[in-house]
Amino acid sequence: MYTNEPNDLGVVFRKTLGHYTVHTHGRDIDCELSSRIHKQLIYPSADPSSLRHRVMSVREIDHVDPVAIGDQVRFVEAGAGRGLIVEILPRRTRLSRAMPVPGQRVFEQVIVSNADQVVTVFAAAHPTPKWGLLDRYLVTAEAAGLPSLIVITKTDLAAQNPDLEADLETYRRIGYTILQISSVTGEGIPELIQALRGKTSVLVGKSGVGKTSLLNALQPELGLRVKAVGQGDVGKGRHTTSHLQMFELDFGGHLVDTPGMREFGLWNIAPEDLAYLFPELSARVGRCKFGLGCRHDHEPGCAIRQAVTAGEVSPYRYKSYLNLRSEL
Ligand SMILES: Nc1nc2c(ncn2[C@@H]2O[C@H](COP(=O)(O)OP(=O)(O)OP(=O)(O)O)[C@@H](O)[C@H]2O)c(=O)[nH]1
Ligand SMILES: [Mg+2]
Ligand SMILES: [Zn+2]
Repeated sequence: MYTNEPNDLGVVFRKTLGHYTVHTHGRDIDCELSSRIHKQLIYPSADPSSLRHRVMSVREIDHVDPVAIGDQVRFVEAGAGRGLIVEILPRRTRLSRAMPVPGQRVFEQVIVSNADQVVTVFAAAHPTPKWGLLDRYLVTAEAAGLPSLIVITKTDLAAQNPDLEADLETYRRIGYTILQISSVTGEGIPELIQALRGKTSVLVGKSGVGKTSLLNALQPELGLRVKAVGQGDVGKGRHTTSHLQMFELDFGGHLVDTPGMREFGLWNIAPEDLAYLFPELSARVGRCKFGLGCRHDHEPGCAIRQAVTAGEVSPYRYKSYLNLRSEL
């Protein structure tokens, strides 16, 4: 019945159960999903080999949504700001995590599609950074083929974390870009604007690190809700941001705010590929005594362990590698 209508293109900015906010030409359209897409449950992807046509059981369907934030969709307008999504265009990139469902299996959750870069957010203090989580984000971004930017927030509290500079130096040496920002004093905001301009970026980081505060600092008129000072322990209480949402930046580009994610399981990474996703390890893969068969654990003549001993690779990053590998 809609086929005679010209279809419009838009981008999914936000979603709540069964409803998708599709942004098009500066307007938001409240869309539902055509039953055809629901039935087919095809995951469009830039990689044609990963197209899945398999019919899932009803129980499984509860845990997957064929539409992700960032998807380019074709929709038909039904008037009064409402519409129906009829097609999801192939994804250029996708940032995914593993979502285990007890008693079932592990599902892929596409956090954001078509992003250009991942912005990993950690606070200088409150909460104290846990770098193992950063390594998890960096590996996920590398696996998705996306560059990462490390943003340290709350630099006005940096005096409370005497280890910060030495810790960051590890990542600087690997080649990651680090920006230090305070949403309170405005330090680092011009550099952040420079790094975000014209790109679609995704903020990832645990609850309370100040992701939404960054958005407010960049674009005060958004007036987004952030955790009130003194509202329980930062990072322990309820998440302040409850939904993934994409925002258009006045200076050009898009930024996706995410709720702090407690679990961030690696999705679809083969154990033997993990070392390639650590830039400082990848060049050493294949130089071990056991060649490509080396797991870089207790094997004799391991080039990667030798590099750790020689001080060329950070022992923390190596430990992260072993931790993540044990999960795969
Ligand atoms: N001192 C200081 N406090 C900050 C800064 N940025 C954010 N905060 C405070 O940190 C708390 C958490 O900030 P949010 O922006 O809500 O954190 P979030 O990462 O969006 O958290 P979730 O939405 O729960 O994932 C709030 O009380 C902010 O006022 C900063 O640069 N300096
Ligand atoms: Mg938030
Ligand atoms: Zn090895």
